[in-house]
Amino acid sequence: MHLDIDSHNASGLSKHEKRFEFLVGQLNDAGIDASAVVERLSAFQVAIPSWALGTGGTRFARFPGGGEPRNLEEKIADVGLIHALTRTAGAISLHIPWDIPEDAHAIRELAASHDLRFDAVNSNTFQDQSDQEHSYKFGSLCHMNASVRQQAIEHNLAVIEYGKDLGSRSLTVWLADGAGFPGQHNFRHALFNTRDSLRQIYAGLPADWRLFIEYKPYEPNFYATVIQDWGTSHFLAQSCGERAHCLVDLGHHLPNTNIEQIVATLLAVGRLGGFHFNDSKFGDDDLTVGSIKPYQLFLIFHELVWGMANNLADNPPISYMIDASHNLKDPLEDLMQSLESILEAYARALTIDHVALDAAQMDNDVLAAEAILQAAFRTDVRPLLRESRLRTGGALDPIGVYRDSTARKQLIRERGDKTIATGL
Ligand code: PSV
Ligand code: MN
Repeated sequence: MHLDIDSHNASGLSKHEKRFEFLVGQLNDAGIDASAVVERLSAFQVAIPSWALGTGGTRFARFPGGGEPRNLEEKIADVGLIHALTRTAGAISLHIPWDIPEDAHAIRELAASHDLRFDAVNSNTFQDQSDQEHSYKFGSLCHMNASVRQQAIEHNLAVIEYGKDLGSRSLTVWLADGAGFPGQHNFRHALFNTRDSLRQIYAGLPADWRLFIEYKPYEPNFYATVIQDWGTSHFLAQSCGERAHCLVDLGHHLPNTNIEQIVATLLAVGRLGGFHFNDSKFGDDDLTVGSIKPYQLFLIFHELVWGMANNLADNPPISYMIDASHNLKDPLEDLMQSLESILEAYARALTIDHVALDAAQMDNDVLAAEAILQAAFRTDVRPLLRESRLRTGGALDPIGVYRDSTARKQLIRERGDKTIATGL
């Protein structure tokens, strides 16, 4: 696909330069090196899940937009397109069995040709596959029946094998396991079965791999979820070993949960493994990142930036991924909008004056401390993002280039109007 990045950038350059220069001066006055921030932004990469490239849907309907990728190769091409425009989406995360790489070598080469690597592989024991012996209707790793647990363990081990061939270095486990109604299962048995199953999966992890344990308070079970919160995820990670970590999906919290505090705590104890970005109004709404609570996202990044810089417990690098669903917008545009919000929150967090913040905290000057955060939040940091893209060969305005190149039309012409990508 031809994307006219260069001519687009040339036409927007002088406007960008003026805005960037102004911001550099503003940050300079505050003692912040804009160039260093731009470098950090350029190094920041967010994985795109293979299941988020098509139109999502609700329980009620799905309205496909056309030109959706029909196979893994086309999904890689879509992520490659996003990466070419943004230079921020340098990784792809696969969900097995939605996306089984038939020829791992070829798939790996194709991804590399787009400058993409494979991030965490994800197992799926929340749906039954036509060829499986036991059903997961009443759970998988938590199941009361050892044969069901064994089948789910073996699936996870098989997912690791796929990941190994692709150069992946982590496995993410999210379980739908839980109880729909009081009395359905014994909490302790369900928890300990899950722990023992995870230990067996962990035992099959290559030495340079990590296990990410994702939590979620409810859905699809509405009475109880076995791994309901970060505390449970942390207990399980600790039960497995050093290379097991908690995964924070922003949509997997009850309303008003202080997610930034969870992030701070997990970083302090060295157990923050990965992030699934999205936004929500009510529950696990899987909306575009930053569309509803941009201030919360900024506060999360503040904890990430500070926590990583003051890495007490030697927390390993964090895996970042977007886990959103696109019901109304073009999935590729939606993903680029999410990337912009993520980078914006990160850039703002990088402009916080930590010396002044420390002093205000030591003085118990509540107003000053809060004002320091708000000053960073209120700064329009978008010129930093544009500069980062310019320096790394991306587009000043990724969505503008995408639209002007009539990329979606080209995809529809190539793939058809009625294609449906695998996923939920
Ligand atoms: C579950 O809601 C989740 O967030 C998990 O990460 C799954 O793997 C993903 O969504 C895909 O549906
Ligand atoms: Mn998730």
